[in-house]
Order: sequence, then structure tokens, then C-alpha cells
Amino acid sequence: MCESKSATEFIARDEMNKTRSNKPVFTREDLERLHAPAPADVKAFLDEPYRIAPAKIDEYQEKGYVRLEGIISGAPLEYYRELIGLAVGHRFMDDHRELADKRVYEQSFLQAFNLWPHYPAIAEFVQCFRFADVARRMLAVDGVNLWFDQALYKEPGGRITDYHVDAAFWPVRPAAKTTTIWMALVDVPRERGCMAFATGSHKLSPEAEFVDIFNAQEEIALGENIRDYPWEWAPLNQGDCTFHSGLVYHRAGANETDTMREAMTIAYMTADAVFDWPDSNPEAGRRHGFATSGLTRGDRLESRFAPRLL
Ligand SMILES: O=C(O)CCC(=O)C(=O)O
Repeated sequence: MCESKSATEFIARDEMNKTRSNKPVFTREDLERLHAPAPADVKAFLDEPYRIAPAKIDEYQEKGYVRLEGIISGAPLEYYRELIGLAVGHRFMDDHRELADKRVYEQSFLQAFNLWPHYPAIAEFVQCFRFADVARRMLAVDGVNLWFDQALYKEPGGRITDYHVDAAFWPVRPAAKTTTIWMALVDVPRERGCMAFATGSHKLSPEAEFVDIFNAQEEIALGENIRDYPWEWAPLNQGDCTFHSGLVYHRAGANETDTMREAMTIAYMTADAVFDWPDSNPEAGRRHGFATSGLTRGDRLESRFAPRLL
């Protein structure tokens, strides 16, 4: 296996290329890797179920999130860390802005949304049995559809991620039957920007409250409804993950280290989810239009870009 190349390294190399020729170079070999099928041992790992103690499922349902150790490890971890790093580097190769020149929202992370439709090697990972099966068990449903994936790379010096509830951004109902895996591709201690969850806040309301993090000008102060909740920080070792409910309030710390916080996320919904949105954010009906094209409010949400996984 080739030496692992993180997005930080890729972007640094890209900067070198740019200085030399004023044109970023993404090698043919890099692109080929993003289109190549996984080696047999890596593929076998993706098909292997992850053993979860029933207490972990109870914890998810009680707190709205749960931490799981070693969802990925060894060669598969190195393999996908490198591929996801390459894909993030590819997405951002024409973005040469300094952190301080970006919009406040963009200073929280490099957000590489829906890598799977563009890079077949990542599609295998995003659609795999191993993670979808855990999602199905957390949601206590018979089947799950993919909603989307996104890599969230918090740059060194990257600001906090403002508190919010995911389901308010999504035209997916019931919100309680959505969940996201947040996977640490490197160690993510608190100082590298780990996640924090308001435990139990997913029970506040079946309708998600819209917090407009996209237009923040500074850190958004916690709302009164959520201020007194027990917030728990969730530092993770490389290869660990959290699953969090689409209804749980959460945020993340700043990256105070000098290395990238590399995280990969995949969002899932119950297979009988419906295309619908919260009254607090009618705009959600227009977001993710590629996945809901041709659907009318109230239709079952399944499409080429929101496929059934299990
Ligand atoms: O990674 C982050 O900083 C925030 C992630 C998040 O909000 C999410 O995955 O729902």
C-alpha cells in the first residue's frame, strides 16, 4: 500500500505545484486511485458486521448520541484515510484562500459534500454494510437509505462549529429516524475540535429547530432552551466514531493544533422516510435538490442519490 497522504499534505503539495507552474496538479495516479476498487481484504472488512453491545443502542436512544470504538482500524483505516484525503484535496485544489479570508461558516471546516457520486472508490466505503448496519440498529428500523456523505476537515486554527440540529437542514421526515456517523480518521482530542452533544436534547421536540449557522458572523450563543442541558464532549481516537441523532443539538470545538482534524461523516435515514421539511426552515425543501428531484412533498424519499442500502 502506498504511503498515506493526508489532505494537509496534499494541499501543501498543491501549493508547491502552484508556485512552480501557477497551476495545481492532481496526478493521474491520484485520480486512478479514487476510481479503483478496494483490495479484497479491505472490501471484506466493509462487509463485516460491527459488534455492538445492546447497552450502546440503549445509550444512543437515551442520550441522542453514542461513542463506538474501532469502527474502522488497520489497513482499511489507512486506505480510506488516504483516499478521503485525496478527494478533499481534489475538491479544494482551486481554493487558495487563507482561513481568515473565508466566510465565518467556512472557517469551521473544509466541507467536502457528497464525495461518493464523484469517486467510485469512496462510494464503496459510503454505501458499505458495516456502517449502514449500525445505523439501522441505532434507528431500530428494518432498512436504511443513504442520505449523503461529507468529509469535514477542520484546518489548523479552524474555528468552532456552531451549535445546531441537523434535521432542520434536511427535507427528511421523520427527523427522529435520521442518524449520522462521524468518524475520526485521526485522533480527535478536544483541542483538535471534537464534537459535543447536548445529551437528551433529541427528545425536546420531533420538529427540529433551525439554527442558521451558515450566516453566522461570530459564535452563536446557545439558545435558552439548550443552555442548561448536560453538554458532553466526545474526544475520539483514530478509527473511533460517534453516531448522532438528526434531532440532537451538537457543536464542535476549534482546532487549536497545527494538524488537520480529518473526519468523515455519512448520514442515513429510515428506508420509509418521506420528503418533507420543518416549518422553521422551508428552505430545507430546496436543499439537496439533486437527491429529491422529481419528488413532491410527502413522497417517499428514495432516489438515485438517496439509494436504499439495507
Ligand atoms: O464536524 C463538525 O465540526 C460538525 C459536524 C456536524 O455538525 C455533523 O456531522 O452533523
